[in-house]
Amino acid sequence: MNDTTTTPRIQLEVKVERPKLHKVILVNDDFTPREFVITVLRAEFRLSEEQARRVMMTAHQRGVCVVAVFTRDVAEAKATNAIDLARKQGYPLLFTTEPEE
Ligand code: TYC
Repeated sequence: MNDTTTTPRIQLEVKVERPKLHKVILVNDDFTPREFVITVLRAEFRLSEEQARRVMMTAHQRGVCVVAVFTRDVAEAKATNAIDLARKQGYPLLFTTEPEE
């Protein structure tokens, strides 16, 4: 190589995107007992008694409450498990998931 030779350099840019988080939302209904909602929130989402009661009361009063956020697969699995627990007891309790903005 002489003085005028240029060596091309390729710069690789690696873009890593954080996976979008998804909210699990508790939906109010008129039939599921309050204590059962708390039991499900504690069992499936590992909320403390106090957190679970607060989330349940917020859904009860406002119609919905965000329980927690997870990656999409985890949010959907937890919502499905929580609904299954309720259906086994014959309750219409509902959880939905939606992506965070
Ligand atoms: N509204 C129910 C009742 O009065 C309790 C309840 C709270 C049910 C929150 C669902 O997401 C819910 N028994």
